[in-house]
Amino acid sequence: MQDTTIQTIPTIIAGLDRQQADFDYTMTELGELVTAAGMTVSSKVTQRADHIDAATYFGKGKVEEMAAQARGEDVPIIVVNDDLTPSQTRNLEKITKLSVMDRTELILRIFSSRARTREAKLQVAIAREEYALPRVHPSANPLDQQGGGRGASGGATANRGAGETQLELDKRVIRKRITHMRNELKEIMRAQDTRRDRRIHQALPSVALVGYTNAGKSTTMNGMLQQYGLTDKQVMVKNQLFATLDTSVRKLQLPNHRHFLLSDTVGFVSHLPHHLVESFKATLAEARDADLLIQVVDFADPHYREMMATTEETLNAIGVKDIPMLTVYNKADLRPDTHYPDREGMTLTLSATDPNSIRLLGQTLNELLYKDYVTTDLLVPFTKGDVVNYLRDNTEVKSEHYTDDGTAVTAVLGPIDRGRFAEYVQAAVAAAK
Ligand SMILES: Nc1nc2c(ncn2[C@@H]2O[C@H](COP(=O)(O)OP(=O)(O)OP(=O)(O)O)[C@@H](O)[C@H]2O)c(=O)[nH]1
Ligand SMILES: [Mg+2]
Repeated sequence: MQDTTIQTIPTIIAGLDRQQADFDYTMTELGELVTAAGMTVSSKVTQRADHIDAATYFGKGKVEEMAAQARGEDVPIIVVNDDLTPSQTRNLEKITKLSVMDRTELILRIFSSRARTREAKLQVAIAREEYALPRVHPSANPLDQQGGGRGASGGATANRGAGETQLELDKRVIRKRITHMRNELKEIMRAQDTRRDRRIHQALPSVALVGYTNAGKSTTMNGMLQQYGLTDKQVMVKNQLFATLDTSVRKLQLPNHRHFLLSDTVGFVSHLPHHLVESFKATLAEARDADLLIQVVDFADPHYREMMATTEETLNAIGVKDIPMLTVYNKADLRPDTHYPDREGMTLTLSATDPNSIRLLGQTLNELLYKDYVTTDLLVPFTKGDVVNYLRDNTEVKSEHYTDDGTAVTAVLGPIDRGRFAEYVQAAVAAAK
């Protein structure tokens, strides 16, 4: 199987309408996923049914109809709006004589073609191998098709079907590859964890951008970097699904010297394949450890409510809970008669490309992240120059002067720093008496 995107191959997208509330939305989304994979939608086929046919997913008549339609439109691939069992895929391919791709395989292909870093590539490759494992089939190898009593060419397994032996061998090879890749990924993650630990140690508040793919998370990150960034390291923005697959973390500085970390990460889509969610859990660790989440919503998309529900579900699946969330209704510029930027409690309506909007977001973060911050006096011994440096770099220092006992600093501190520097706070209290 090639990993590259298939260029402009026409497809038929097909779905079983079992009266799911989100059926139309997932069909629209499937069409967009097909485009994101570099293919085109030639036509759409749906079947109303109460149940799934165990052997062929769709009813037999519908399968014949689809095959005929595909022949008529010269379409080589049918993309199904659901996960198929390995045997359903095989049966459908046999009857239609076409390639059949399920939703998971489609998403895996898009992720494969987008992955850039070693980490993302490994995560996608693991998910693909996991997906492939139950689908390895003796008939996939033409040499095995004779099957039956013929021994393997070496003759060592004369009593078993050559097909079966080859199948076990293939599966063992895949499992080995998965283990190998998991180990490599663990190594990479360990290095990142160390980096993250160091950041947590610095006690900087962290904020994670989350949300449906293409909502404008990376654009928001770039807007914030432009106004508050310490570097101009922008992230990639593209009008396509899953432009971002890797997590980027940047240190930002709000007015008053207040630093925090902002992370941008992979976007979500409905029914994100289980294997992908599993393997991307590590990438999404930034969201799990965040002090605050910013859910970016494409307010200009008529399906934005479903997209928000999808985001909530995915966050639950990766184990994110009890983290306060700011909801950002983005792309307000594309909605007629929408007043922006605007804030109501934990909800903002804005446009990530508009500087005034970004300023409102910055002010909101300043308030939310620093509400427990208080002006605190500290007395730091001269031997602890690193503490004074830390306070200068990471907090708002109101005043600083030397005394006989050390440096007297008045700074605005959060609960973590107050705990960390408790002895210097007490020293200041004692000195004042
Ligand atoms: N008009 C308008 N377009 C926007 C706005 N914000 C983002 N976009 C566009 O929306 C598209 C997607 O933006 P991204 O920032 O890449 O979205 P994302 O959420 O990071 O998407 P993924 O990384 O694919 O999950 C790009 O074409 C942006 O230029 C906005 O406020 N107004
Ligand atoms: Mg992005």
